Amino acid sequence: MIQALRGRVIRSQSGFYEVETEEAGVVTARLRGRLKKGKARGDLVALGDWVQVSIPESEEEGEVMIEEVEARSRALVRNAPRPRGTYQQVIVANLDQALFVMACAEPEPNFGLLDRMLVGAEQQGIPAAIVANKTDMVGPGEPKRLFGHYAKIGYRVYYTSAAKRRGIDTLRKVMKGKLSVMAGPSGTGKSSLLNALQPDLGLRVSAISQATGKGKHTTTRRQLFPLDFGGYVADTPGLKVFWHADLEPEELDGYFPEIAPLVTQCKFNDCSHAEEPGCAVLAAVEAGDVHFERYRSYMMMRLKLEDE
Ligand SMILES: Nc1nc2c(ncn2[C@@H]2O[C@H](COP(=O)(O)OP(=O)(O)O)[C@@H](O)[C@H]2O)c(=O)[nH]1
Ligand SMILES: [Mg+2]
Ligand SMILES: [Zn+2]
Repeated sequence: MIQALRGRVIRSQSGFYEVETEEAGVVTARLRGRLKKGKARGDLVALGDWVQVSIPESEEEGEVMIEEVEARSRALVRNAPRPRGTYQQVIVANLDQALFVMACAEPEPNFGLLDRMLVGAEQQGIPAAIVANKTDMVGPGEPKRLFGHYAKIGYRVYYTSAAKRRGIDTLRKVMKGKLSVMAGPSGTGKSSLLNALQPDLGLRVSAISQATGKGKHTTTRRQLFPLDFGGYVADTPGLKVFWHADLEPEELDGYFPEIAPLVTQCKFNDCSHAEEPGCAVLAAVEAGDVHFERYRSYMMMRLKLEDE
């Protein structure tokens, strides 16, 4: 007798996948050979994928196999150039959200980097939120002064202090029942926040990503960490996965929610929003409707893309 079950891939290593099923708990499976047929342009199965597994009753009946991989709602991918064309490495499939962690101080917020990550998330269709941590290190009005404008353009902003346990319950609600990744510069408090959510979680998440991040290991082990209040967090990806270079300069507008609706109002339809007369974007910056820091990020990214 062979049992067919649906489950989610929560760990992968060297061709073995751990699949969490409701009925049989976590099973270790391999990918059915026929799924590998044809030219692979990307990972066939990845962390976060929903799959169908077949579970034989006895060993003589064979191994536990992944028979089908369900279509992904979205995926965080890294485009790896290969001789036969770009290969899409899937970091996490069916990701519900990316939480970008910045500190209010020590280190100072890096808005250029934050905006690049937000663009990457927009480009990949991944809902993004901002976690402004270390609120205890600045004066009372300061966190909102630093990050408040992101809320105005539609991003969720959560103010936290891992040290003082502020905003942790809210973060728990935000992550409950969801598959999330946390990303941000080192020192901003990602591990501390995860530890505040659940003892030792930060330690475990970073331990794995450090082992796989170096590239000296031939086998990479990646995993989703279950949250005891429901949901998962994936190990911390490098910041670069949120920045996709395969972007045309003219496309960039579309990934800035507050700039996108303005560009049709520019006098010239090939307006670069740098200095042209009748530019609706520049007018909005002058009127304070588009935050200057965001405009600067936009121009920096645009110039870089035009260079490529
Ligand atoms: N004052 C203060 N320090 C914090 C806070 N969160 C983290 N830290 C400290 O900042 C440093 C970096 O934190 P860590 O969690 O390792 O950052 P990560 O590199 O993003 O994982 C550590 O010394 C933490 O104790 C916070 O909310 N307030
Ligand atoms: Mg860390
Ligand atoms: Zn313009």
